[in-house]
Amino acid sequence: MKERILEMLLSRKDQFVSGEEMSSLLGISRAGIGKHVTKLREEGYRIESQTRLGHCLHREHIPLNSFELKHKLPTKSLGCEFVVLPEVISTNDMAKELARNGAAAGTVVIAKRQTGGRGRLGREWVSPNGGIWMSIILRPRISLRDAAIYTLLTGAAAAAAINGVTALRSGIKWPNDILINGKKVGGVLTEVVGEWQSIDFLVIGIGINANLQWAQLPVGLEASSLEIEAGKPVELVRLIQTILCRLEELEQELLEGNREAVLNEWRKLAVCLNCAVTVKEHNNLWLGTSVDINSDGALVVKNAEGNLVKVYSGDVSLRSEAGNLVFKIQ
Ligand code: BT5
Repeated sequence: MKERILEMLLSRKDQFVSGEEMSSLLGISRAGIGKHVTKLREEGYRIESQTRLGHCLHREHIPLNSFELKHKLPTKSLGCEFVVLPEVISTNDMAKELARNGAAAGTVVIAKRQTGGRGRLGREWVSPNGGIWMSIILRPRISLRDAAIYTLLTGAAAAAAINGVTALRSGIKWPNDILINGKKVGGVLTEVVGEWQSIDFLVIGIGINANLQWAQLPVGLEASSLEIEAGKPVELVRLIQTILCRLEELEQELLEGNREAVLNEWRKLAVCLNCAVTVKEHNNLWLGTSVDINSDGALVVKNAEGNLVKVYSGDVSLRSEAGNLVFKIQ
């Protein structure tokens, strides 16, 4: 019933709908309508109520909930199910648990904050209120080797969505950092469960410092948020929906065998190609120049001897011409 009331108010947003009309169309008493309206207000909706006019929904703030996320979402499978929670340890852990218990491909887990958000290699991911912390379950029929490209695909989808929804220009630093003006505003954590030849499922975690203030960001790092960079908050529901649409389109390209289209989209958004870089693989640190990514998603770096080396995992920092680090996370 609450959702039907919401739909009615949404169809006439910024206009008053009388309690009487709602009551006769929905078949419940005006007092009943009033109770649901109060509940909607508690959930973050701004509904103005006037005795003679009725109720009017104002849309300057759209709450982050499954109803809003599903509303007019044009994807085919991504977002078939949303699990939205006030707090979890890690949305990736929760999504893995749901996937093990049979959750459908396209299920999305979103938390308003994470108490144990993770980056790669078990690093901490700071995830207070105001950010986008979400994990998507996918079940593509691919081998483990083919799964790596999903990190690049997701980074490209997230950066393109940020650029589409805001006036900001974000870019990607291999493999999974989303940067704006050289500062990290987001990252991707892909986890795979299955066997070498055929994976069981993928969980793609996306973290975006959307509406975070300076005081909420990790100290001592080149980090920022969309709100800080844009000077105004971003609409979370719209950004999430746009990421899901772009992700679905890119995954479709990939599954249809058009891998090069995905790689080209990533290349367009990359801010780390043809740059002087420092590569850190385990305990090995070396300097080179990034050249391209290959079809597996590895970064191709020309080393000091002029040889092309494929980097499959590790951290890459961009260096200035003088050799000092211009951007470094970790
Ligand atoms: C990442 O790892 O960048 C992947 C982050 C993925 C987070 C999402 S949120 C939803 C889902 N659930 C999870 O538990 N995780 C995923 P990595 O490249 O390893 O970067 C981690 C490093 O980034 C840390 O060691 C810090 O240096 C830095 N860092 C931590 N929190 C940050 C933040 N909020 N913004 C910018 N940098 C941060």
